[in-house]
Amino acid sequence: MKDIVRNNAVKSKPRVLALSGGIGGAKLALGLYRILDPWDLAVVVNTGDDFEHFGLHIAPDVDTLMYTLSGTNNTELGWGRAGETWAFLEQLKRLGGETWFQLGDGDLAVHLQRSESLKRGNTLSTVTADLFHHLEIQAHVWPMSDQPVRTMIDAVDGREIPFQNYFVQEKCEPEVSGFRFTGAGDALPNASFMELLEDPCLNAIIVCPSNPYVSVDPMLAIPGVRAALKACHVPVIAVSPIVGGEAIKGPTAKMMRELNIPVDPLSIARHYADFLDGFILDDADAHHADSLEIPTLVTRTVMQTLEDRDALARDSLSFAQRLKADKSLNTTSAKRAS
Ligand code: FO1
Repeated sequence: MKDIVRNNAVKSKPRVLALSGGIGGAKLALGLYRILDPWDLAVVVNTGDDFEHFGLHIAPDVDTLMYTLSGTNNTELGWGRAGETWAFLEQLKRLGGETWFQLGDGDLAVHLQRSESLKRGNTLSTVTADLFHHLEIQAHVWPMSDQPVRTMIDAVDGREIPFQNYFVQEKCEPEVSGFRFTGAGDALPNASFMELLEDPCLNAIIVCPSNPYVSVDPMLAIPGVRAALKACHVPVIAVSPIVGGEAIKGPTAKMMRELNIPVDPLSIARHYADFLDGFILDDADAHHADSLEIPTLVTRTVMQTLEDRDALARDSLSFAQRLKADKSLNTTSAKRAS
């Protein structure tokens, strides 16, 4: 990935903030990373998918973003590293070990390094910054919290299933009745994230096309986050992860059907209604645009190629730019009126 290798730039304050889960979110984050100057992008990542496996701390969404931004991601699987080898997993299988969660050899090094550093007393934010630094990524990437928040799936059969068991082991098959984010109530949001929301350097906030229920909601469940997004001085826009009645990838649409939520972009916009200033939906859903009460942008949101990622990133930023002028005017007149 020659084109995203940059010269060593001086670390600066970010201007654009993205909220991201794993695969879908990382695609748009990569577009933003490629078109922005080094260090202009900050990404807050879901850690509700994190879990302990073989005594190691696995952070799937953080790692998907790390591999994506460093150009080392496995594009076929959507997770893990390109050109991965599987000697550890094969040997584990021979020994009768648990292999439902596939850990590649190089990927394993990341989990070992993270776990070791956490054991030495470092925070997840510090460990993450360190890993991204070693992979020469020039973006601020912050786990949503340094405290454990764990997404639990409430299944119709009465079970409470930890996220990775639901997603990987049970292949998203159990019918869902709801979600819980254990630990969220006691967690603190990442401090840099919260500071940035008040920083005049910030121009835009983009909620990536991630699963609202299990990738973005864990962040919003942390006390103070939702209110801070609502109060923020810059436009908050979201990109719909639903296109033409289906999710591009993952169980979002299946979950919506099971929860009796209409599978369309309107449901997504409504889900974020209290803090959203603008919404981006795909050309295929143009007919929904007039039903929304906030400004919309209809464009191609399906990101198959690198050019698609860049184009959606550009569209998102120019849409936010337009909204920013309006939001500044409204804020100024509201201040004058009070
Ligand atoms: N997803 C799978 O579907 N199967 C796996 O075996 C698997 C292993 C894995 C290992 C490390 C890692 O960082 C991610 C991994 N994922 C795997 C992806 C991950 O569990 C999900 O994509 C996310 O949690 C959903 O965003």
